[in-house]
Amino acid sequence: MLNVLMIGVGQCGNRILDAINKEAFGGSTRLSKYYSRQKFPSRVETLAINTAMNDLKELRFTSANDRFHVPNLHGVGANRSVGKQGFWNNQDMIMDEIGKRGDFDIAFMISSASGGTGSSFSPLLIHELKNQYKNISVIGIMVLPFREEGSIYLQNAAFSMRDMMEVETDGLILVDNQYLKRMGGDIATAYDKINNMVAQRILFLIEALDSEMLSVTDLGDFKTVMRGGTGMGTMGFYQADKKTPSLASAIDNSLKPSTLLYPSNVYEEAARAMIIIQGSKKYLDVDVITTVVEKLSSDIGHVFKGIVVKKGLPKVLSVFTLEQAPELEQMYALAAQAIQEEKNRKNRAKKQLDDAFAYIEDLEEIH
Ligand SMILES: Nc1nc2c(ncn2[C@@H]2O[C@H](COP(=O)(O)OP(=O)(O)OP(=O)(O)O)[C@@H](O)[C@H]2O)c(=O)[nH]1
Ligand SMILES: [Mg+2]
Repeated sequence: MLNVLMIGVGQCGNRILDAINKEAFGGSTRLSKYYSRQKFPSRVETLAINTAMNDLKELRFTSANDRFHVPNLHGVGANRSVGKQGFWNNQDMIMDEIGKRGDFDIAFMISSASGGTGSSFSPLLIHELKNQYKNISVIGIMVLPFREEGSIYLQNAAFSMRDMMEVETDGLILVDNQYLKRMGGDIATAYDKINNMVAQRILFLIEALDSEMLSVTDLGDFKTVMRGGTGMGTMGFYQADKKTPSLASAIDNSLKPSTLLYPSNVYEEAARAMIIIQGSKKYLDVDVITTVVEKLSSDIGHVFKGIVVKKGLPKVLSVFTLEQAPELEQMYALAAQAIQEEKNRKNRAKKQLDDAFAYIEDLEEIH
């Protein structure tokens, strides 16, 4: 049995965690949590952490015990320095809250890369988890901003991603709001859809890593995949429908850009991959799987395959790390530009004040 910890930090991380709790307990109301058991073989503990009480109150499927408010703060207003200080000031309390939940094999740290709380807490929390739990693997799940959300979000994303790589995570899974906004609808609907997609994939992954498989992939294989290339990657997912229950096309589809959480051409950019296939026995033709996976292996470094027999049409999850990430480089170029513009704005504002104050430089107040 795997012991899994999922931490969602900041508003985005909290909401994705809430979507995970909803999916894990299969409920459509908050009460479902109390009436149904987790559908998963692993022991999954969840914890939502935030500096803003209001963000925590908004959660619907995460129990009160699994919500932790960092005292004396009301959000950090996208300021990562304030966020880091907030973490350090409350570090012992936060680590105690995690410590109560026992020992873990793997932790997922979920947050946006661009806000203040999640993006500053995540790298520091990962560092602490690695210190305190000797054998734990920690995977970051980072949500990249819409590129037009503003200069502060862009610069936060650039610096927080670098922090995440520097604290030696066991890998980063990227979710790109900008790329996924084609899911459509208003912003709240888009967030919900994106959050549900992430929840479904993460739970599928955990379930598969802890299942009796026809062909085995386990935590060790997953870690090897996540160590490939840049150590950053993403996931694809495809569920066959009754009209086309073909396994080969389901696998192909799980690798198509349209089903990924971050833009990539898997065949050219991936470093390592893992394909997990689930479905009724009648759909799971091992020869078909082997052919498709061999083709994929010839294009990218190494591909692990897992097959889980479970009633239903084929579902396929692809997890891969990237050797090349042109979209990421572009985001950094945008961030650099945004930081420069922010600097210019600051300088202009300062000059404006200096010019104004110059008028009274040699004068005194007269009462
Ligand atoms: N996919 C998705 N993105 C979200 C969601 N909520 C916020 N975001 C994105 O997250 C970024 C803002 O980060 P938040 O998580 O709100 O910030 P925070 O960590 O709470 O930090 P502060 O509010 O500054 O204390 C923006 O890029 C939003 O587009 C959500 O529910 N789903
Ligand atoms: Mg917030």
